[in-house]
Amino acid sequence: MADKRQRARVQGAWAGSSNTAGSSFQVNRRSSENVAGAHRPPKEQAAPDRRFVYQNPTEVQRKIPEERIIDKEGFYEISSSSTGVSRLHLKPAFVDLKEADWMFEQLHMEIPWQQKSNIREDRSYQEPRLTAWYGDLPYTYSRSAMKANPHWHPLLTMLKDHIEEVTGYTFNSLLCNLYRNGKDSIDWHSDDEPSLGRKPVIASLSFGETRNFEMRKKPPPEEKGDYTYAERIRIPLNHGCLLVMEGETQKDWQHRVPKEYHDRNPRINLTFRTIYPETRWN
Ligand SMILES: O=C(O)CCC(=O)C(=O)O
Repeated sequence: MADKRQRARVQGAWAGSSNTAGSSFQVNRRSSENVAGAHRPPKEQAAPDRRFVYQNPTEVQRKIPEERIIDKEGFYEISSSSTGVSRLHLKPAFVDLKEADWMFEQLHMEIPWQQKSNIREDRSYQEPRLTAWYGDLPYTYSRSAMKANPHWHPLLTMLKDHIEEVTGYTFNSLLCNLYRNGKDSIDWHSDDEPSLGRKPVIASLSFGETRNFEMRKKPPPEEKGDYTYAERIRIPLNHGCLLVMEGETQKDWQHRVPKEYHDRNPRINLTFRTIYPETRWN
């Protein structure tokens, strides 16, 4: 009981004014010297009167931009930089759906599809889709070349002529892609090889299964290659639709067709381009 009273007196002293606190400090110090025989700082002191004031963070909170979905016919200026505008032209049902059905079947059966071996970080890997190349010049991407092949399939020539008529652009080459199922894909890249010239125009015609064509804007140098806050676009490319990428799109944006984790039927994609002899730009 006496012990309890003693403790209450000490606690009361700590809770009191600064004078009382001072005297408690004296008591405390003496006792600690007695026990340890050395000078030690006091264990506790009267807490200064602290107020916590909310301050707005000085760093601006950055938001990850919402993905933009483009699925309607039209021209879209997706960005503008000091060198010019990046522009898309989407034409769903560019090929009538019934026509697109037999075209898909014919292309699936008659194009000499092959699996390409690419090189990344000095390692060879099989591209997860099948491809075929048409054009008078070879085409190199991912450090592996596709041989020149001037023997165009008549259906491909007909489609090229029709696209040239509608878009006003001309093309001399074609990369055909076959995505056999949802596991086939193409990773982030730009079609910016020197052989494609300074502002490549790519006309991309799709048949078969709808797959997402995703785009992300290249970050400014201060982001050091981090795409966290990059603007993003998704374009579901469906049977018979045409997408034209123009202007600075290949300089300022990347694109990909990601894997899908559900069953997907085959999809064929034809990307018409213009290839120049390499020396013209080097
Ligand atoms: O399949 C597609 O829609 C895009 C193909 C592509 O990006 C490419 O072959 O460079």
